[in-house]
Amino acid sequence: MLQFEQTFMDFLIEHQERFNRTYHFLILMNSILNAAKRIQFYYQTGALRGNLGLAGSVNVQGEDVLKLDDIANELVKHYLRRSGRVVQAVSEEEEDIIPMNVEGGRYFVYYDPMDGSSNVPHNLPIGFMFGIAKRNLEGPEDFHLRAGRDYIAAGMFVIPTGTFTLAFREAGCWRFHIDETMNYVKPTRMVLPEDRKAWEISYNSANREYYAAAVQKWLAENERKYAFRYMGALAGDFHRILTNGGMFLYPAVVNHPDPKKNRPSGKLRLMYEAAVVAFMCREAGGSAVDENGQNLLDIAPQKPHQRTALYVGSAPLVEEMSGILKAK
Ligand code: FDP
Repeated sequence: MLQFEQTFMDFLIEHQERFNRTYHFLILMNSILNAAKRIQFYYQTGALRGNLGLAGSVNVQGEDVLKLDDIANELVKHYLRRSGRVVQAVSEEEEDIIPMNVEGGRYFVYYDPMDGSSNVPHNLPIGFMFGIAKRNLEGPEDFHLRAGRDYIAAGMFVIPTGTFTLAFREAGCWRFHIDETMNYVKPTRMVLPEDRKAWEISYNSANREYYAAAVQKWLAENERKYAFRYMGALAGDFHRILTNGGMFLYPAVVNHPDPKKNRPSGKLRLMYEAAVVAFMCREAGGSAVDENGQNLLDIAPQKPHQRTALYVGSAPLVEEMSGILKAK
């Protein structure tokens, strides 16, 4: 028997009709999908094309930019601009805010076209992550950078695995899988499991001695209750947490013997990494906090590439951690 799975676009059209929404978001998502499919293609064939090397330039965060990072960034920019729906964008790869259709655009898009770059030379999972906010349609737009709470949608493609997860504000978190025709199909609603048996803890254990004492203590007392998994790419690690439950954490580094290596503000970027997974997690029934135990979705960004610590996952674990962080 042939099986005809619902495609992402069919799903989205129905979703927009059910909620009586405009077609603008469809056009925006179509452009994001176009970019993602091409990133997927280049990633899968990158080794053959010699694209896995370093590009020789340095990005805003001072890391080496891989050739594929450049390609992915150009692809996303091209399709976002072509959609005509984007006011301005923030990309992990570019220092400045990228103006697009400033007068006529409707959305702000904050994205990281290739997150988890240490996996690139190995062809292991990376993420294309994005958050979307809407311009002020009621009055003058002041172009301020939006907090996660104001996103209308956020999602991530895990590449080359071929999964796509998208969360809508107050309308759930959904996962799709790429098929042989490069369509994302088979919508599955993601709800974090309550059963702790499957829960996992995910963090870079090489840093554990450098975390705040209260965080180290919690890990020592609790982590053996759960399986430990760490892939080194947020999209991949969070993908697992969203399915199995548990907690992903990238705490602030405050006790490094070489103080220059401390990261009191955390490592992950707020707008296109932490807030994206926090938004998806909320829509799946979970939560996320920063190093002060505050709801991550409430942080108002002061600058596009702001960093934050991140604790995200099943609500009972994140809430327990939040209490510990508030008390430290
Ligand atoms: P990367 O530096 O390899 O690009 O913020 C980027 C990120 O990867 C995340 O995807 C990942 O979760 C984290 O950093 C990995 O950092 P560590 O190498 O310190 O574990």
